[in-house]
Amino acid sequence: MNKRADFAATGLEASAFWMPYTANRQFKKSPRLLARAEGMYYWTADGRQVLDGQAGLWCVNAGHCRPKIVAAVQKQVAQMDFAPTFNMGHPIAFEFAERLAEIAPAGFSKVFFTNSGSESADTALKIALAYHRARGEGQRFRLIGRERGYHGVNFGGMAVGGIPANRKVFGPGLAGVDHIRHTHDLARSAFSRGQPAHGADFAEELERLCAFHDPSTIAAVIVEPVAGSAGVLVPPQGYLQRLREICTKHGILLIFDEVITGFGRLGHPFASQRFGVMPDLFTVAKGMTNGTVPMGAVFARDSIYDAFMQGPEGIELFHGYTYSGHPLACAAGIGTLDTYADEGILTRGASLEKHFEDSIHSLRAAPHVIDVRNIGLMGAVELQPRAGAPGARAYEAFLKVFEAGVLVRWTGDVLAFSPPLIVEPAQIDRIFQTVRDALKTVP
Ligand code: PXG
Ligand code: PLP
Repeated sequence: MNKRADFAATGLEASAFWMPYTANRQFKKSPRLLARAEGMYYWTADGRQVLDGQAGLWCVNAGHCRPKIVAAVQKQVAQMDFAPTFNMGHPIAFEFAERLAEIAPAGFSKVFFTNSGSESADTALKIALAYHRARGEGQRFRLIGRERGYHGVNFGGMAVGGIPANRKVFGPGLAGVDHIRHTHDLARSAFSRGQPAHGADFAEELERLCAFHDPSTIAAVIVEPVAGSAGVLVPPQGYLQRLREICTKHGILLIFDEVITGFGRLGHPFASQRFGVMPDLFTVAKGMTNGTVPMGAVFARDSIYDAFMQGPEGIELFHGYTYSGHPLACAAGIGTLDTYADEGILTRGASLEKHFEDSIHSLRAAPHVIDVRNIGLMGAVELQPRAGAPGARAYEAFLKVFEAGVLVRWTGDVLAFSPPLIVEPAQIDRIFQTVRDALKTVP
């Protein structure tokens, strides 16, 4: 019997799969295997139904295995599996870019295709540097990120990101990078509903860095409108507006990383629309194809694209991926946008937000809970860390919640929630009721 057929009998401890962002030894001793998905649910390899409280990994916004997306991918794979986009083109890539520009905020009519959020982050940073250079401001080389920011795993995104574990293991990554502080402020803002009232002042840190470095050396500032990976940190009221003002004043590009917030998570197609603050570039991935085929993109303001088109004829942006505009991903993306449009998914979160908010805040009185935060259909519950064992309590809660048939995201001492945007109110309540029950049994 080959190894593959045999793994049910032998377990996964000798498996060849080096799993990402996972405690491999721990997982392979007691694996949790998902084998099938439909709508709001997964089914485990042993046939248990699991309610998906995290949209796969913040990406399956329309729910699983939606017919239009499945059909579009099946058709495309049989018609043309792959075609290059370097010096060649295929209609479906142009069509998908057009469709994306239609739902983007006004003025963002250009789309650069990547294959992930990580590639989108690095692409946006490179566009920012090249843009300034194209305009004769090549001295702008600095990139500013934010503590607790997550912009993926590649060197650029990691460097502007503010995840201590990444910086500890892989070093600073890029020269010329600095960070403003994060906006997490339990003392002033614990249990805020939606945007915290306090904390716009955190944006003044950017003025401090401008004064310190000389603003004419700064190319771009990159932030997630709502920090996702770091445990759903909602921007304080007025904070993003203030970042925008400071960037505009100093000629610095503002990049929003909308890999999680894009495609309806906040009840609007994009977070910029929800907050009424427009960046200069923004990145997406995940919900762009409903998670079906990997893909990401950078949206650019017309003025940025135009700046590249002023120079001599030739390759204007020396950048691209083999799989930029991959036909299968474009097909999945078009099927996704059709599904989003048919069902109003890009704005559905707005009508469910109040229910979601009330439901998650009912955990305020549950054991160990030190904060509850929410916006749109994303939320988090932060637990008091167990003395000497950071993260253990939330991990145990995550396991119990999974055993009870609900999948939620565990990260540090935080449980995070981002159900598919087709979720029904009763399913929202079930997610938080299951968490409440689990917390009662976790020491
Ligand atoms: N930017 C942001 C804001 C993200 O949330 C990336 C970039 C990187 O995307 P890719 O597609 O390269 O993974 C992300 C990804 C979590 C979690 O547990 C979050 C992400 C990925 C995996 C887990 O919160 N975000
Ligand atoms: N490494 C080598 C040797 C390559 O030839 C290429 C692309 O041609 C890459 C890396 C980059 O791969 P991708 O375009 O899939 O990011």
